[in-house]
Amino acid sequence: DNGGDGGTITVTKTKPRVKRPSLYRVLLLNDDYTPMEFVIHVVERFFHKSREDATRIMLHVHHHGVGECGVFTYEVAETKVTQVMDFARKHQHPLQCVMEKK
Ligand code: TYC
Repeated sequence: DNGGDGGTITVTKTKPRVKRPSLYRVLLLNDDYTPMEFVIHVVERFFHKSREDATRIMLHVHHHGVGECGVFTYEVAETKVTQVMDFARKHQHPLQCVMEKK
């Protein structure tokens, strides 16, 4: 840049700084009442999993108490949690969905 006064030209180099966003796991929690078929549907619908993968995830949660449906940036993870919780409440199931920082 030439300051405009006919003086010295200054060239400033800024290194491109890239920062990776923090990632969050979205988890489903087991309970005794939500039907298995409903959980499979939730995993298919909100996490875009195949019927086979959704069934595996549901059974993992059923047997281990908690299981991962996906890993997302903060805002996307928050949206998934809200969508699942709203959908479960609408259908009067106690299904719980939470997010945790990786
Ligand atoms: N434990 C439930 C049942 O036996 C099924 C279930 C699986 C519920 C996963 C919630 O996140 C869950 N009907």
